[in-house]
Amino acid sequence: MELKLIADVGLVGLPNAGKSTLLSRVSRAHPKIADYPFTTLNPQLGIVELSGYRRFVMADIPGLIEGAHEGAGLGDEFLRHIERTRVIVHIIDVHPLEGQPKAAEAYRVIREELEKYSHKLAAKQEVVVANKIDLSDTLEAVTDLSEAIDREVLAISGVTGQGLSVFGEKLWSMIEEVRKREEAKADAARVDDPFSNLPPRPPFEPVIEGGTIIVNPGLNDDGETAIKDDSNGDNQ
Ligand SMILES: Nc1nc2c(ncn2[C@@H]2O[C@H](COP(=O)(O)OP(=O)(O)O)[C@@H](O)[C@H]2O)c(=O)[nH]1
Ligand SMILES: [Mg+2]
Repeated sequence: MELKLIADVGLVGLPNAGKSTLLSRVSRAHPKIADYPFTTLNPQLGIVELSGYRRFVMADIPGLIEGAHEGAGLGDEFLRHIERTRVIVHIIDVHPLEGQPKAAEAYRVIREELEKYSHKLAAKQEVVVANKIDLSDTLEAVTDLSEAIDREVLAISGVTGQGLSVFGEKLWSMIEEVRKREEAKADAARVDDPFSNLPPRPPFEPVIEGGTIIVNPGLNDDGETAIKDDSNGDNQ
């Protein structure tokens, strides 16, 4: 089943980065959480509520791994879901277990997947988030990641909740920015259409009047008055 306009925010990251944990922390969604990959098989949605009745929809997009654009793992199907989100949150475990990719490497693997899959996807607004900062007394791993990828990185812990209010506000302002851009684009499209201010045309409804079929009782496509087709009127 296709999921339409999935969410304002899509969480991407390698398996185990902490996507499901984060979603369950900031919303009432209850995705499966475990310390092995592929615990979540379907995109999970949650509503995030901020102060002042501000809310947005966050989706956990699971299973994005190396080779996903070619259909490896579960990624291919899920990449399509990310296409419909306004903002991408790229979540990275800055204290990966032995044998798992280091933070900067994890970032590159996912970025490469996004880029190979579609330029449109790769061009989306992205927030880079360093997760699991509770596992160290210092933010050294976060600084290292930020320097290695030359990007601003938000530090959070989905377990303790550190950094989550800054994270929420950041997402809100980015979503608002994208929404405004979408509205401006829709407005521009309306201005370009010279007929945009005309009332909607009546639905096409052939009317039969004494053997004459009035094909369209409104305007025809050239803006002229109704065409009368009386080819059936020969029996009158
Ligand atoms: N210490 C710590 N562990 C975390 C944090 N977030 C997730 N985990 C653990 O990392 C593992 C993978 O988390 P999960 O949310 O399932 O990752 P996902 O595969 O990206 O959805 C689980 O064992 C979580 O308990 C965090 O902020 N701090
Ligand atoms: Mg998960």
